[in-house]
Amino acid sequence: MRKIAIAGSPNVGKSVMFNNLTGTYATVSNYPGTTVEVSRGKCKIGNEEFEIIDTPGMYSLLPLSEEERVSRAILLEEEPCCVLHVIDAKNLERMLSFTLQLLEAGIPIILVLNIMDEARGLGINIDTARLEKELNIPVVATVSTTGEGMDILKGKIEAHVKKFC
Ligand SMILES: Nc1nc2c(ncn2[C@@H]2O[C@H](COP(=O)(O)OP(=O)(O)O)[C@@H](O)[C@H]2O)c(=O)[nH]1
Ligand SMILES: [Mg+2]
Repeated sequence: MRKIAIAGSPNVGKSVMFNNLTGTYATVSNYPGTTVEVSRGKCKIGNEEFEIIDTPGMYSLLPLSEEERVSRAILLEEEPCCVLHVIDAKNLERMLSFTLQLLEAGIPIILVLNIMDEARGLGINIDTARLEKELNIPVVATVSTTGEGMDILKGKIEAHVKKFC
């Protein structure tokens, strides 16, 4: 089964998104050789069933903690066919540097601008189509707590997998 990893810094809504995608059936286990817990579940997107991996929060690909080492290992060694880089839309600029790092490492990412409800509340408007053009990757705005944008995200995953995997 091909893999999709959810990655990003802590508290951006990765686990809520994981639950949205996988529903109730998830398994939690220690990453081999560590005490770091990683959740895995399944999600059917298009006609294919994928393994979804909820990675521990990470700030960069240069690991400072055991959690970050595990996340890095998942992204680089398990070779997911797609990585959802989830960021807090309120902090787009600050969080984009990690997006660029992932791109430079050759990791196939979709940028997920989550917590759009709070960003909108602050009057932040993000032109996702322009970001897609500038970064040359799929970009989708979501509110993982309400499920807003999840169908669009699944559509982008399907298209991305067809094109690159
Ligand atoms: N307002 C709002 N809150 C969210 C959204 N997504 C997640 N949260 C909240 O943000 C917090 C962190 O979410 P979590 O999934 O645990 O983040 P993780 O550390 O990235 O796994 C929780 O209190 C969530 O309910 C969202 O789209 N909008
Ligand atoms: Mg989490």
